[in-house]
Amino acid sequence: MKQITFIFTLALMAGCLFHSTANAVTTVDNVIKDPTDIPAPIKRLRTASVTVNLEPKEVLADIDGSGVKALVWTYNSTIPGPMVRVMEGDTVTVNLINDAENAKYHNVDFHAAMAPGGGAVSTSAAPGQTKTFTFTASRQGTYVYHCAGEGKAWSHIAHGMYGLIVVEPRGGLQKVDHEFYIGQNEWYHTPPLDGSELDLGLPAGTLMLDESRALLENPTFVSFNGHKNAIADPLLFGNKMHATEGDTVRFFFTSGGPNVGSNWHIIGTIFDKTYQGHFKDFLRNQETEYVAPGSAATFELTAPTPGRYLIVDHAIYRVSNGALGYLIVDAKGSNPL
Ligand SMILES: [Cu+2]
Repeated sequence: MKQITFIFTLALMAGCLFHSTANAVTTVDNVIKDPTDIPAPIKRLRTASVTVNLEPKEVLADIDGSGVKALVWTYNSTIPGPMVRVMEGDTVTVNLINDAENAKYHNVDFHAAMAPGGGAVSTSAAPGQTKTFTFTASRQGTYVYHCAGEGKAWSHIAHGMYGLIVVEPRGGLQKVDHEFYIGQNEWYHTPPLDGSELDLGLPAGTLMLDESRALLENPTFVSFNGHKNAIADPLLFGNKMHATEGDTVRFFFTSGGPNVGSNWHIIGTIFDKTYQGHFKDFLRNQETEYVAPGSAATFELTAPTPGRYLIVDHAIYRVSNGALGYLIVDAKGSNPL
């Protein structure tokens, strides 16, 4: 009997140790996505096989500049996750590599894929598992991808798990001088009042997803590229997006949500073209264009008179709450960087 008790105690201890390891959450400074971190444009005429590695990672990161860390879930440690770039007709193989230190199942739903769950069914992976899903990118356009782990897409998106895939036409999109990548999502993270962060072994006051607040669609703040000031603060990426007067500029933009779309606008400009579906179907001279939560769009403009241009969600109170960035247009012949 003593021996059985001893073995049981050992098993319990091992369980606790394993539990502790499974919930070791890495702390990072932030999860900001560099808006210039974009794959090279498509130039080929023939279809190809493209491999995409998505690595869910649960981390503690600063998302609002307060210095208080939040529990967020990412693809490849940034929000939004990496931009994926393929050509219409390509075969896309997605490896969903769920980090062994994560606590949750994760997966990916590609809106560019037409398959059960957009791939979420085949890629659902436990911590430490890798799952693979292959689809044909049969329809050109700009699409969101997001996590639907545990059957709770709402919770996984609200933790930050989304990104963008562009499916370009044969030969690629028309060449432009600059391309940028921006993802908008809103946050419902607050310090829990019930001590639930302590139950998870996280520091007291860690900002955690407040599900009741998310249900009420009452965000604490909005962010571009994973942080309240990511593309507004010059010490982060607020001085990163430059173009010279007359340059052609393209933005790949996605609204992660989970609940709120973006009324995307760059103050002082008019878009040459905006695309929400097929690249042959665009609107000209749009000022503000709505990008629904769980979707993506492509915007093109010609850089106007030199100056600093405000990138906003024109549901305008959101600007004071984080939906702000800068495009800087430089004079010809200047050397701004
Ligand atoms: Cu997930």
